[in-house]
Amino acid sequence: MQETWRWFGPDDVVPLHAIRQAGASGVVTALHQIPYGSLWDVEAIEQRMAVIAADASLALHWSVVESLPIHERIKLGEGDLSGLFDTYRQSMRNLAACGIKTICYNFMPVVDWTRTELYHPLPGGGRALRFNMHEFAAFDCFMLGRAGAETDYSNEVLAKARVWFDRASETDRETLLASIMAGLPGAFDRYDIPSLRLMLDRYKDISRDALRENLARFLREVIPVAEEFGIHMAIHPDDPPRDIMGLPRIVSGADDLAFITSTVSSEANGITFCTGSLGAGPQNDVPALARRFAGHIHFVHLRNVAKEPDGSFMEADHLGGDTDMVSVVEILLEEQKRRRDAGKTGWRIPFRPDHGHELLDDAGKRSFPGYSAIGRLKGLAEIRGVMTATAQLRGLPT
Ligand code: DNO
Repeated sequence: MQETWRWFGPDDVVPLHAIRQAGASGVVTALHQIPYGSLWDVEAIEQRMAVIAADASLALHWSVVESLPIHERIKLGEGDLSGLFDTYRQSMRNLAACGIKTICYNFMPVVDWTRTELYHPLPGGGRALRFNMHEFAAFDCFMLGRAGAETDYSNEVLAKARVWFDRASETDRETLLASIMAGLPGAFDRYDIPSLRLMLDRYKDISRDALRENLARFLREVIPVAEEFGIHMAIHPDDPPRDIMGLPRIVSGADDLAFITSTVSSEANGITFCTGSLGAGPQNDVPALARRFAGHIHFVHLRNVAKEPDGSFMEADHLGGDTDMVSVVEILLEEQKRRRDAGKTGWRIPFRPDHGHELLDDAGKRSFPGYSAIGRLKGLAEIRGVMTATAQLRGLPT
């Protein structure tokens, strides 16, 4: 598989040479400075490519876009969308013209990945991302005060949420809001409580089916262009894979992936197989999903989570946690072999170690939450070990 590494651009405190030292060659990045819904022009794309290629000794190249974001109005199906679709398609063409043909995106309404704790202490001194169901409930029910929110949580979770909220200081509440908003990268103003309420209000009439239809419409609008230019679109699953804050989420499990891949049936219409996002859902058997949707996987995020009965979860070591990573890797290597044997060019699937713990000298570096250097380097090294061993034992190409 092609080893890649997410890099947030020149502001990322983890520099390009760290990617080379970690052993990856593909860079996963986005033009985060460009607001959602605006054009990625060739000049801006080339500028970023030049930065990545500036030190030729690193031998890095921009291999995957993560993400080409979808404007909220497309998710809402609000108003005349022709201009937004035109712009999205033009950004795709521009990327293809520059040779970048794998595009990751998501269809999560309002927020992206969501955690309640960005710095949960680990034994021995590292830190990890966590999702505490009671804190999320406290946010939803008592800070946001969303009507009817209580019905989404068990009595036990609500009781714990109440205790948390009553004890929380103003700073605790601000930290919780900031943690929940931390998943939105890029040129985006983080929501505060009033603006979040307004945004949720815009979604009040959007049912699961309506949101699905809006995604289907998006696919019908962009997949033909992807086909024409040899682009692989790769939708990222919801994280966590469940409805949140009353918002429907439609990329959370097997039925959703089946809907997406069948609604516009095309090789260009694929998925980002994120073991961490899918793995946080008790409904998901991650290796079974990998097997079922293998043919649609264009990009892979490998990480692991340990789930708890109340819906909370913790980001675990890449080979720890609930997902059998060895099985997933084996399935992906088999899929690659199938593609190679079928004579496909570009049969190697790009993957990246997703999220890492903050370890050792990562502390105090102010890297993006989940995107520390050493934590990810450890994850990548472990996964590379599994891949090498599996490939050798099973006679599969890496
Ligand atoms: C989290 C990431 C996501 C992902 C987007 C893709 O760390 O995996 O933020 O980039 O959801 O659109």
